[in-house]
Amino acid sequence: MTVPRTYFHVDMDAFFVSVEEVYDPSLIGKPVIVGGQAHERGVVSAASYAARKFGVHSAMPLRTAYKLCPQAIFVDGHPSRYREYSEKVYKVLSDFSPVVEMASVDEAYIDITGTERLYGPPLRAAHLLHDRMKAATRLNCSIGIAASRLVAKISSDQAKPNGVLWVIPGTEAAFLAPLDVRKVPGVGKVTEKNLHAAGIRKVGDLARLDEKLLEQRFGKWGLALAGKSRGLDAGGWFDREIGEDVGPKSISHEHTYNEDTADVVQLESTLARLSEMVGRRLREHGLHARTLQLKLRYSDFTTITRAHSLNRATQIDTEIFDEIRALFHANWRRGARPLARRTPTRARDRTPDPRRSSRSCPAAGRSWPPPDPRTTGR
Ligand code: DCP
Ligand code: MG
Repeated sequence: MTVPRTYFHVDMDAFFVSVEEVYDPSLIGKPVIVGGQAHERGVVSAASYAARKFGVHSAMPLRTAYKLCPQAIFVDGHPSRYREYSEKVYKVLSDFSPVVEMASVDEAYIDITGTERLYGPPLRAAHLLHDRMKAATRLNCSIGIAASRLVAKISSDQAKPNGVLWVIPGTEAAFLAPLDVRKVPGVGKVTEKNLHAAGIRKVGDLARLDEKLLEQRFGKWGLALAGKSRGLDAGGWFDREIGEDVGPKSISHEHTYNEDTADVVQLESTLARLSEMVGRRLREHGLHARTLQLKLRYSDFTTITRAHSLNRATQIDTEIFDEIRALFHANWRRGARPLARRTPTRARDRTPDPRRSSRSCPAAGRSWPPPDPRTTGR
């Protein structure tokens, strides 16, 4: 019999905004939008809770955010600050439990099974961690506690802002039933639309359906969805244990121009710089990539992604750049004007560096998110 487990999902509140508030406390409590200036191209990375009241949210164009909330304070993003604070968050968590997995820059799962003697019951443990996080980082977080990571993640979201929520084992179905299907990790806009079209709006509607039906309609993913609707760790990342297969799946960098450009020299030099950044990240992680991908966005927002797999994995900037440049020339719409406003490069299918095989992933125990294109603007 497997031992019942207790997981925390810890997610920092309005992360980028909160970090900016540490540097400039005058921002506290105000509508703040991180990601760029109001008139710039690009999107909102993070919005303070005060700005969210006006409908502003992450991934929204900055100009739309300005229309909704002209009084907001617009702040440029500082990726190095967020990385620094992400490290601090990781430190607090790893001092608390040996089983920690960062799932993105500001969220992590930790397994606290068997820590009762040290920290007391789960709720007490979570409050202790909550206090430690605040003391060490000056940042607020929210913590979900549950017997599965999936329910822990959903409950940390329900606990926001600055809260702790424990879904006591056995009460998962009642907790999940009234929530919108969109609350289930992995259900994005498209799946939500498909589910709505089938009359499924709440997680409870999903849980009532026959698994077979979901499988027929949505394939393997449908089966995972059925499991998720019952609060089980199912599908994709949730199929494995915390800490398994650590390390990034892909590494990418991107750039959005403030002005459209069709200047090949400028575009190529951006690609060269992005290729170097990707190469550097691969080397930092001791990884090699086999598949290289170019993403190109035009001024009319049409976006193409083109990938090519090498015979041999690489971490060398010039090899990455040669491949990316070839993909670029083979695919860009030369006549389109104005052109190319974004030229991200991405490396995936990473493999450990054979020279570092003794520690194939230098960040063992953590899984880095694909380098957040969000931090570089979209
Ligand atoms: N982020 C981004 N672009 C997005 C979503 C997020 O750049 N589309 C960045 C900014 C966020 C950080 O990632 O601060 C963490 O994302 P979250 O989804 O956890 O959002 P927040 O931490 O900002 O707010 P919340 O309190 O809802 O967690
Ligand atoms: Mg967050």
